[in-house]
Amino acid sequence: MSAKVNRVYLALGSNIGDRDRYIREAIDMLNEHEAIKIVKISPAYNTAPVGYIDQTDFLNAAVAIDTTLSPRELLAVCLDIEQRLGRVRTIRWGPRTVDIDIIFYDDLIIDDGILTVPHPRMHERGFVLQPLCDIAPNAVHPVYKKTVEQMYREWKAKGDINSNV
Ligand code: GSY
Repeated sequence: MSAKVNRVYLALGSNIGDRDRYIREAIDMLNEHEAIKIVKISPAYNTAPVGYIDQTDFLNAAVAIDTTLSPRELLAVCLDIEQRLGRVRTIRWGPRTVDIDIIFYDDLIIDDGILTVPHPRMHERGFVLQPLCDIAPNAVHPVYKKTVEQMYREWKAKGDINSNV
């Protein structure tokens, strides 16, 4: 019996060094995994930092993958790629070579103390919603029951001056 294939959306961000190369290498490394297939890649956007704002601009993108990995297994793969690309966790919300967040994993809702899916702040982050809307406008948030396009439109309508794409 073959394992179930799950559709997952990941958000990637980088704001140290050659940001474009880090994003591309992270995607290549995901694709090299035998249990991951890259399905779609968004454009990458230059975005002002949100949260800890005393840091340089980010490059943000999103990818759709099909995977037979469990959420925890996928988290471990993402953390391993972050580490192999030189990420050192110092300041929370601080600069990073590459960050890979699980945004949606099918329509699962997970909050087990290690992993929270959907990502708890994705709906308030333009830098996640804009690239995600490029590749999955009709994906539905399993808690809020809204499409990515709806959430992105609402985020834009709020016009929060503290947020940026
Ligand atoms: O969790 C993502 C890391 N991050 C980002 C980011 O990727 N992009 C922007 N623009 N701001 C951010 N703040 C944090 S933390």
